[in-house]
This record gives sequence, C-alpha cells and structure tokens, in this order.
Amino acid sequence: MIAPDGMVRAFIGLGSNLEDSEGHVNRAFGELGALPLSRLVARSSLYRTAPVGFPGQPDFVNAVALLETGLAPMALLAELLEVERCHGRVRGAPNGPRTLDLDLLFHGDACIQQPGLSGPHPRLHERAFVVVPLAEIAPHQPIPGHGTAGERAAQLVPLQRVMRA
Ligand code: PH2
Ligand code: MG
Ligand code: MG
Repeated sequence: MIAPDGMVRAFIGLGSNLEDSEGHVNRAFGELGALPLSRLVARSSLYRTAPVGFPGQPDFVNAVALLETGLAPMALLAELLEVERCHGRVRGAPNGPRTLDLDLLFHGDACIQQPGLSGPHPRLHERAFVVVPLAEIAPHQPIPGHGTAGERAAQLVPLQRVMRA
C-alpha cells in the first residue's frame, strides 16, 4: 500500500547468532530508523530461536521491525546490506551463522521478483522466528495464502522471549 505521501510500510526481519546477538539486533533497530526517508514505527521483542536449515550453529536472536519508508524495494535492500556490512557480516554458507541478517519481508503489498530480491518469501509462513515477532507488532498483516500473521502465529510453536519491546 502506498500512502499519498509515497511512504510504504516495510517489515524487516532481524536475526543474529554470532558475537553479542542482542546487541547487534538492538543497535540495528536504531540504524533502521536512521535510514534515509525512513522512520521506525514499531519493533518487536527479541526472541531466542533454534537454528533452522543449518544445524549445529548457535541459537539465533530474532525480531521484526516496521518501517515507514519512501525508499523503493531495491534502494531499501541496498541500505539493509550496508547495515549488515557495518556489523561485520561475512557471507558464508547459506543459512549459516551471521552477526546480522536483515531481510525485507514485505514492502507494502508489492510482489517483488528481481535479481537479488524476491518477496514475500514463499516459506515465510513456516518460520516461527519471523511470524511470531511479526504477529506481535502487526497481527492483522496478511501473509498471502495463510491468513493473517496473528492467525498463523497461533498455529506455530511459541518462542522464548529474551527481551520485551
Ligand atoms: N535465518 C536463516 C536460516 N535459519 N534460523 C533461525 N532460528 N533464525 C534465523 O534468522 C535464521 C535461521 C537464514 O537467513
Ligand atoms: Mg534470513
Ligand atoms: Mg538475509
């Protein structure tokens, strides 16, 4: 949805499982709010989650942020990658350990299929580490094909909250 002023609601998934994970995620919230043409509208609690897709790595700290932004999807993605880089992110194995991961979950109601960026993620609804924090700050957010975030979260395992928003 694009507001009359050209601002859209963008949801960002945050994840970290290296170094001071809570510190990385908490600092990233501030940095997201400081992006050009952007304002941090809501931040979820922090959750400790078991790794998905690549076993044997440390547990993650996950959260979700809601931004109001005038940045187009690819411009926002470039900013997210730069924030990750500033947190010492080194790209290793897919789904492997990382200091900071910032994933663009939704950019308004856009369906994006571009090199380097596609979304919403087709398996987003399976990932409690995304759906539960999303439902905390936006229970009515639609997850295409799977009802609302709140409805979907109620079907998934509860998560351990490590820090309240
Ligand atoms: N991110 C992944 C792969 N697996 N598991 C958890 N618990 N949290 C994540 O953020 C995560 C993951 C790929 O980005
Ligand atoms: Mg990710
Ligand atoms: Mg990512």
